[in-house]
Amino acid sequence: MARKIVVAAAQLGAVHIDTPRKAVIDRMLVLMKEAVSKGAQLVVFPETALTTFFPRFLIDDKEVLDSFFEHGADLTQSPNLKILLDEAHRLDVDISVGFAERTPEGKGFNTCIYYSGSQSRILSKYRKTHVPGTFEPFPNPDAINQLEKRYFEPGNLGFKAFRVPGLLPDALKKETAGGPPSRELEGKGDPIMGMMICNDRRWPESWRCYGLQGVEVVMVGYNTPSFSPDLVSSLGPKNEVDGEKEALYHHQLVLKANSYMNSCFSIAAARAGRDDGKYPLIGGSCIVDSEGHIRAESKTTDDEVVVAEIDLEEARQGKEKLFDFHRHRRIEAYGIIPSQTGVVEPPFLSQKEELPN
Ligand code: CDV
Repeated sequence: MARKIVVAAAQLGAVHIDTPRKAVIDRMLVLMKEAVSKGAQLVVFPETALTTFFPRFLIDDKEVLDSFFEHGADLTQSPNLKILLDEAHRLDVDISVGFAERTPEGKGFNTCIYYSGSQSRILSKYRKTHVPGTFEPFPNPDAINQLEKRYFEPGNLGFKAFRVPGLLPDALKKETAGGPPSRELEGKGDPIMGMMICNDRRWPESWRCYGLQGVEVVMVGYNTPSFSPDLVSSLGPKNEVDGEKEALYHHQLVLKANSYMNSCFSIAAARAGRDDGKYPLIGGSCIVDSEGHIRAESKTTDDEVVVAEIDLEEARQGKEKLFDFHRHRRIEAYGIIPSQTGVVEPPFLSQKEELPN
């Protein structure tokens, strides 16, 4: 039986460091309305959507730095978020939105939430796990910094998949299923979703954690530089035009490969364009299917809505055949993954081993 939903990635074009918060939120409201007018039931916004990607700047003044964060234990009451959440409720649409979070204890996280418009509540919160970049700025004054390690702690919520009510009318519920989820009933309940933020998408561990919970849709907001040799690789392109192509290539590579290997759809929303005149960011917002094909993608680096209807039933093919985890995973061979962080190379060979006998 088809399990179709209409989803959207809301790409934001350039946002400068002095762009007023209200101006960005107004743009997001326009994108949300456009997505809904095209039938979207879910709209995914980028990482730190409400501000410029401020970790590129060294900001020492605590008050200035704090102005880039949303505060409070109840994020639905954050004045900036509240405007978006209220509108999502009014339009009866779900949204996922990224922002910098300052907890009541003063900790900083790179966070996103999933808000159900119909239920008028936050269903899930995720904090970026793989925090890239550096604590100190690069010595090279022309380098593009990414001071995320200065401003954010690694997320402490893990990769927790969640079910989303209200999107599929015929979803099996606890009361109608007659028992807990079982193999026979996999893929019959409300959609299973997961969120990750930007750099997380490059780590297969992020995806597998969701894959093992039967995820059907992964949402990713991102700010990815077009050209940033100090941060990414000085082996690659030597200019911005080639850099953008390479960055888009890697972006698509990880979305396609991981969507395929975990038999799930993914929705990726960029902040794109040239922030503050000197920070080019890739576009490439897209919706990828569970066979690793792009279903819809942005054509610009401006504000743009990308919409696609996806049938979650299609993801059953991978989940039940080539990537049927129940039958084919070999956990006895994977022990190194949860027990070791960095690389440990095998011992050096001795010269004797290379001599012919
Ligand atoms: N915002 C990010 O996490 N950006 C990273 C950069 C460091 C490459 C990314 O993975 O796109």
